[in-house]
Amino acid sequence: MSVGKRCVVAVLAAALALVGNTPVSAQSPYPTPMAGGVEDDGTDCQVTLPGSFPANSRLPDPFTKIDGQRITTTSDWRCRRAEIKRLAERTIYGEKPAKPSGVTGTVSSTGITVNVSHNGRSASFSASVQLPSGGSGPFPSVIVLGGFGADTATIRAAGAAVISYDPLAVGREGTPRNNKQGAFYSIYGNTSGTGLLAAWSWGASRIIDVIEQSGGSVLRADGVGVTGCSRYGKGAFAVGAFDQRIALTMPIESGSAGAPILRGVATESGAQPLSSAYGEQPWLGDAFSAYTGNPAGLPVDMHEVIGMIAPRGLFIMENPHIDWLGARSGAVSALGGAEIYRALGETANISYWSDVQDGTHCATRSEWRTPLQQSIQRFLLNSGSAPGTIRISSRKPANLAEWRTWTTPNLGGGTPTDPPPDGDCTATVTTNQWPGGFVST
Ligand code: MCU
Repeated sequence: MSVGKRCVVAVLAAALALVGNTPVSAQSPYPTPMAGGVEDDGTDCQVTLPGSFPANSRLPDPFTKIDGQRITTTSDWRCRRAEIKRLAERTIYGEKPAKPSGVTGTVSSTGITVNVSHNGRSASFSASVQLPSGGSGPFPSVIVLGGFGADTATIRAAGAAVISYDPLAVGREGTPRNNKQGAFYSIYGNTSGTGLLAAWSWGASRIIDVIEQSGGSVLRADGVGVTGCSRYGKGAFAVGAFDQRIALTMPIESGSAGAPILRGVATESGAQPLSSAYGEQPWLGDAFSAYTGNPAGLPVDMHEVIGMIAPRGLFIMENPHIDWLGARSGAVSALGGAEIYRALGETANISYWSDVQDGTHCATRSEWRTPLQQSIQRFLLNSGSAPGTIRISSRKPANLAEWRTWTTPNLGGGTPTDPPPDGDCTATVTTNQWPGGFVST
């Protein structure tokens, strides 16, 4: 595609001209990227959900509040995020309850135990820990959902511990929606309308509670990332969205109900249909049944769930070789979500990479090794530079312009004069936006 090539050349030339040999971190105004906030930031925001939502076949405007007003400053984002969270819970995931009254547990160099009690019910689960290959603690860590697809050797070599978390202990697969099982449902009841992804996310939050309470002797609570592949990529995405303590979110090949826009997978050729994602497992909340045939009725879409993660570290990895995984809708979601990062002035904190050779689902990929390492070092160890790159495979190109009618506001932290990276390669991309390049070949 000649347009794409022009884009690559323009972007790389701009990057070389502006970056030179200066590390991006040395010249950028980004604040320290490490999280360490509170799980449910924004509970003080007044959110009143309407009884019905207007139909919209395009992506909802992340910057327009439920009352119809557009936000105008970066500080407005906090309560707009709270609205998006509530909308996403109501229509997509089901509710993720706040921290239960009793959470206790232990952290050692080999494992974490979690005991939860709430309203007279209790449940326990555990996770194993592998410390990084070198260095001295307390260490940052990456919660790895499920047992496959994450490059744990690279994570540990980069300096983070691996917490192997089996989400199925918290929300089992293979159960009917009216008899859900696992630690979450032992506490909240097996007819809870909350889907497995939100339940898994609740479980990861309880692991972080225990790390916080352990006083930081082995693991640090302000340097926790999350990853997982496929269904566990859907889970990793939800974990990062629903807990502001997560400093780095890295979903891999997450497909429908993961990072890709729901409106997109509904029409993308070969992508897992919404009814299939809803029916295969109770991943999504029960309330999503109203939208499997009507994604235009959703008041929110996954680009805004990306916005729930903004401006924290995010590295979305996708596989464009398997149609079922909806990588085109994943790229649209990343571009739409990147507009939120852009409005907040933190564009370098989101990366997307679908330009990979090996088509095997959940393979360990050499292309992702360096950006993975850079992400861990930047967001969990506060050193070096984020990859800050968007690399969209020509197999699954995306054009955000086809999906939105809204524009990106200047909230005071961004670079409003730069045209948005719509994926149509007409954008002029500066180092301030994509220090690692914007490549759509
Ligand atoms: C991409 O994640 C899922 C997909 O949604 C399912 O349809 C398929 O059965 O399994 C994928 C997966 O988790 O593979 C390991």
